[in-house]
Amino acid sequence: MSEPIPVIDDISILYSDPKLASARARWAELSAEFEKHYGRKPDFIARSPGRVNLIGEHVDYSGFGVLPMAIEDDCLIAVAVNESSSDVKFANINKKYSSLEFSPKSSQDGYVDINPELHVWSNYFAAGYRGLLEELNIETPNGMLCLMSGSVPEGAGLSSSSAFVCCSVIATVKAQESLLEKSQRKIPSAHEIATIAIRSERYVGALVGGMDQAASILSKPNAALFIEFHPVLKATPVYFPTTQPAIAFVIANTLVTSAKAETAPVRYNLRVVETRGAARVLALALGIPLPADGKFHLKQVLDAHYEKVGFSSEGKTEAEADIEKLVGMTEVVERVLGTDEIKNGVSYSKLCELSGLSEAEFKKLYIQQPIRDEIFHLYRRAKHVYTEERRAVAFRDTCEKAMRVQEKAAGGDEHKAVVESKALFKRLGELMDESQVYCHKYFDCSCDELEELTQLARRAGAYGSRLSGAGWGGASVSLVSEDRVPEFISHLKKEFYAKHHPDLTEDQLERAIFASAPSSGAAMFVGH
Ligand code: A2G
Repeated sequence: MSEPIPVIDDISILYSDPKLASARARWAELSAEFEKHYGRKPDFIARSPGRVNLIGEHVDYSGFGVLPMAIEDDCLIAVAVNESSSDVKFANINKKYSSLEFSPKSSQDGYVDINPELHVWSNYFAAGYRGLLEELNIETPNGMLCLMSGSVPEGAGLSSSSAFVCCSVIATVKAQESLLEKSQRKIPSAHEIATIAIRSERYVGALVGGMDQAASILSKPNAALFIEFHPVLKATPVYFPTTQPAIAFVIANTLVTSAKAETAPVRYNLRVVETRGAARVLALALGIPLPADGKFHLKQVLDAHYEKVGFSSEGKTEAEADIEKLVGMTEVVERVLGTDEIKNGVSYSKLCELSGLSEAEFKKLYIQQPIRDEIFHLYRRAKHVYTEERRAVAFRDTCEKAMRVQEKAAGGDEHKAVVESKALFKRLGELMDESQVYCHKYFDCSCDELEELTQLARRAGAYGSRLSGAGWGGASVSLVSEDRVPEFISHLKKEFYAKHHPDLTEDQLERAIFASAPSSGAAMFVGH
């Protein structure tokens, strides 16, 4: 929990062999451009990757565990520190993005002004910068000259924005290190930085869960992460068998851009309000006392309910106990929210009435960010969340079983191990497929292109396929037998991309569909 961000002097540990040469070229270009731009060498380069979520969608802001892995595409920020002035200059190697210059002293809050209504690129840097300085209470920060290079595709559901915010927080911490040391304050750990990054992204105007930031910062090489948020942030590596038959994850971008900042009021922020509303109505029905600030999510309802009724986990594994509780909660959802009055959605005034609050009180407690809708779906959202968490827990448990099969196979009956492994991979695929159905039918976060891509993936032999990230566009992720990856990718290129995007260049296609190894998380490069 107290590990720092790893400091590296060789980037080869961050990328797989096929990606390493182009990554080296990109890092070298960033250093060279930095020197051209600022007339000096950077002191360090911060790195934070994007992520793909394997399962556990739209459950993090309800307090539940998710299972993403970091990808190799990442955000890099090269920085030179100036201890004699607090001024900041921030630019992107890609000239399409405007640059940012500010002096903390002349901003309204002493850090940096952010207008969340203006969806400008540099807001993400400003959010990370401000979040860190505010958290550490740094009044006269060291100045920073920064240049960024990003390779996570935007709007693809691979979390380019969080990679950017996380990288900005990490770059800012490192730049302030001399100040922290002078005042004998401790340098925040990777865990603390992840928590700060989660808070920081909220300055950009959308409500956020914590999955993307935690995955970007805390991932370990060759592992996915099971990330829990309640009661505290906890990240546990989840491994996949590496001996034959091995599996791979293929990411395929629909190329439908899912711009979270602009669509949040009718999509993401609305889902946060719906799930919070569902938690409140369930708590009232179950006689669970609510805290005065109303901050109570579906995981807390589950915990409080089972504490109240008494739950014995004796003789059960942790996964079995969790699954039993989640199944139980799905039954409660049917009983309390599956009624004629609520099942097909309720108006705002009905939502407030069910919550035992006036419209003004509800707004004050639950609507901190703009939302727009007339119908609130408590039943369908809560049903998705509890079943999705059951799938995430089962997925993790199945991966652990597959690892045990691999361990036992060494020197044992190999044929038996292959059969058992394939059955477990099939189970992982089924869980992913079921997740897609629920995202589509109960959480309404899929779209036609995601439906088409995931169906094509299954037809092309994937064990399972689902959307990844917030949805409403962006990428799908498919679980594929490793030896079938090339054939799988060509099938999707022919059946999806050639039909819908015939003009893509080979290079664009390579970036739209690719297999990704689980990459390592954030790092700080200090070599030259
Ligand atoms: O949708 C987005 O990626 C969210 N990230 C993430 O927290 C999670 O809720 C996901 C759906 O599972 C941000 O808001 C940065």
